[in-house]
Amino acid sequence: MKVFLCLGFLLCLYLSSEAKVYSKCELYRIFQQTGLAEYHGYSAANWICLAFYESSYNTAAVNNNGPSRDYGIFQINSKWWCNDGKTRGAVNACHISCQSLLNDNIYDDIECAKRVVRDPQGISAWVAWKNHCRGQDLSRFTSGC
Ligand SMILES: [Ca+2]
Repeated sequence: MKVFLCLGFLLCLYLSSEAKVYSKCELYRIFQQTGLAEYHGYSAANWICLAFYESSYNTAAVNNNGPSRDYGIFQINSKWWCNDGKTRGAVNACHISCQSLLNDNIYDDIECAKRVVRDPQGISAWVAWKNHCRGQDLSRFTSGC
């Protein structure tokens, strides 16, 4: 049925890329498994809060920043971290395609987030974390998990 809804090849590719909206407790479990919880001193609640305010836990989230774009659940940027093939002067420090940050497999996203937080700015590289999570009571992001 899905094939009849596709307007063109690219849209079909997009629909078959299996994006996913995670729940906070799914993220909590995966962040524990992968060691992102407590990575660089930041609790699981900090990472879940960051993902909530960056993408609403939606792996398909893309936002245009003008010269570059932010991709996926952590809104990783194409200027520094991933390659989208259309960002001038891109560095691609995570050695990853930006498209691979939009599917339902977030293990590669997590590896890239670990790379981002190892930079001098740390977790403050994420503006949403600075604006909404830093210094806040984050218990609601892990409660019930
Ligand atoms: Ca991915």
